[in-house]
Amino acid sequence: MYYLITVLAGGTGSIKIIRGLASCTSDFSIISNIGDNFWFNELYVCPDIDTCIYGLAGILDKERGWGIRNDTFYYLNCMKLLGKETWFQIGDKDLITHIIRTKMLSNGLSLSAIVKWIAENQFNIKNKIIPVSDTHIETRIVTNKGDMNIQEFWVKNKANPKVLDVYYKNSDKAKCNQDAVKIIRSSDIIIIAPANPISSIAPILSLSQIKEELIEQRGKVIAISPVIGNKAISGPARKYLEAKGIESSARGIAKFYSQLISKIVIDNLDSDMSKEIEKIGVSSLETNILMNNAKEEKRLARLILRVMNYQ
Ligand code: FO1
Repeated sequence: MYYLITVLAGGTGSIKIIRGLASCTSDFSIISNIGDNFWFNELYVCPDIDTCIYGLAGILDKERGWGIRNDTFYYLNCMKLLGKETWFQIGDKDLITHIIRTKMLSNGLSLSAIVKWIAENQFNIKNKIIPVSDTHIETRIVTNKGDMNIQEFWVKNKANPKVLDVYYKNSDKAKCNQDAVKIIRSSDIIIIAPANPISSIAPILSLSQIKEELIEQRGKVIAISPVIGNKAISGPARKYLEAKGIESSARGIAKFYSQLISKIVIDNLDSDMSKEIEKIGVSSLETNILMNNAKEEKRLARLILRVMNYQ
């Protein structure tokens, strides 16, 4: 039987389950967050999209969770000599992706056409990677030190300022990618990766057509909690969740997604929350959700496919 599988993904937190899936089946698509895209030294950088591409190509720097393994930094050092900003570390191999993308954008191509070209031609990736929109949407963090884009908050300011709010600039005007809508509609299994709900998944959901389509397909949607206890597995999820008034726990995540998921995978350590999660109409599955190596990535991916009746 042929199953269509789609993953809603951010970057660092998502790539582990994507790699796990890739070890089970080559046949799945990714709808990618674009809220962390930004302009840096005249280059258009798309960190979450690139993390998916490099992860699937097997060249991602796994330690950092972004960029290309064993990259060099001659370009960055030159930028420093020129007095340009260097707080965002672009490696030399990674730079090629940004140059190609920026050049193609200036030639008038859409982001989705560019991502397709880069994935297929530069990295020989067969999976569809669909940016949720071709319009620039920016995740903005409102802090006690001002309103800044997510990279300025996370990388430049090392996530130190107090987070007051998070919003998705331009998402009310942006048109969502119709391929993303179609693929959600025709998928048999839709997986929300264990990504930061506010900075990786909510920018995707900020496009109302995508959210409405997921609500329609709720029975086919499963999320993986990105939180164990009250701590995010990676990144500053807790700061963003608190600013949005969402409890930083598997229960809080289940509530946040409850309109659009029918199932959630939570950690064994959070098993005491499963009854409450069931009460909000979401069935919970408990297991070890940390994916520390390829074996654990594959195990979790297989478990999800089994729960979703994939054959
Ligand atoms: N994260 C950092 O913490 N420091 C960096 O200098 C940095 C550079 C970088 C370059 C390319 C890329 O694709 C990602 C990069 N990231 C860096 C990761 C990125 O800031 C975030 O982890 C994602 O945007 C979160 O989704």
